[in-house]
Amino acid sequence: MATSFVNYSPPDPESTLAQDHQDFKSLDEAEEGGKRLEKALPPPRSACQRICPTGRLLLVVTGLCAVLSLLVILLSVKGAELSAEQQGTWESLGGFNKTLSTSLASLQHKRNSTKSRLAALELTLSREANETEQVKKQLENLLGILQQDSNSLRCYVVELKSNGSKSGCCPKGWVVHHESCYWMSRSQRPWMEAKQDCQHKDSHLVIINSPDERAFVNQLRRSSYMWIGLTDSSGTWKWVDGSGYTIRAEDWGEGQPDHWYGHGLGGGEDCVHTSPDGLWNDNHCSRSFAWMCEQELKV
Ligand code: MBG
Ligand code: CA
Repeated sequence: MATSFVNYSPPDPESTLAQDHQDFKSLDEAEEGGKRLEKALPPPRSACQRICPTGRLLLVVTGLCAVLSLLVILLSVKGAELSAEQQGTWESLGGFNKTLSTSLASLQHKRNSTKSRLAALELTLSREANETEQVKKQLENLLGILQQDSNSLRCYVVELKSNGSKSGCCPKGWVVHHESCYWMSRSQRPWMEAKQDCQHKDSHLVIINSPDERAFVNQLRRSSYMWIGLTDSSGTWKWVDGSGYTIRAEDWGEGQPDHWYGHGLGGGEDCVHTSPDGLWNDNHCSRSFAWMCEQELKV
């Protein structure tokens, strides 16, 4: 290192200046040469001009126009095809709509005619049901008459066999109904005496077992108030033959039986009689009313 510092010698100022002058001169010359060169070259072209020269651009534009025209033609053709197709679809839809309307109208017509036929059938059916009901009633009546005739015939045979001691199957003055004979008193007595009178006649106070028998008894009785063979003197309701009776509201007048004590005769009401409307009432057994006896047929 000491050696390099020793070898260093400062530059000569005169030769340095000459060198600088020489450098500036050569720079000026270069600048002038550049300006001359600019004047000699054509003006620089734009980037577009450089990419598409005029001739080629024209060609490209023409090509594009052709392609576009082709496209427009193609689209028009396609559009026309689509429009024709759409027209066809509309027409077929119109046809379908027409068919549908016709079918609906025919269905409606069929529905209406079925409805009226059904109504006519219903009418016929109800008319026939009425007729059947009437025929049934007539047959029932005929059956009743036939039964009575058969009873009469049977009783006639009995009368013949007994050498005329009986009027048919029933004693003289008695009325036959189904399997029983009935007798109606002309006088009034207390319930117990009425009961005994029937026993003396080989019968009992009337026992009503069915609505039919009740209707018959009501039609036969001469008096509105008439003892029947029902009592609860034992504590429960019983017929005179000992058979039980369960209360049915439709047999009784309103509020009956009530075992009324208000009569002042002692005790309540244990014996039953009919009222003008045919319904029953319990009353004090000591009261006097008409009565009806019943005798079963013995044939
Ligand atoms: C009478 C009955 C009697 C008793 C009474 C009660 C008006 O009819 O004959 O039996 O039931 O009514 O008020
Ligand atoms: Ca009563």
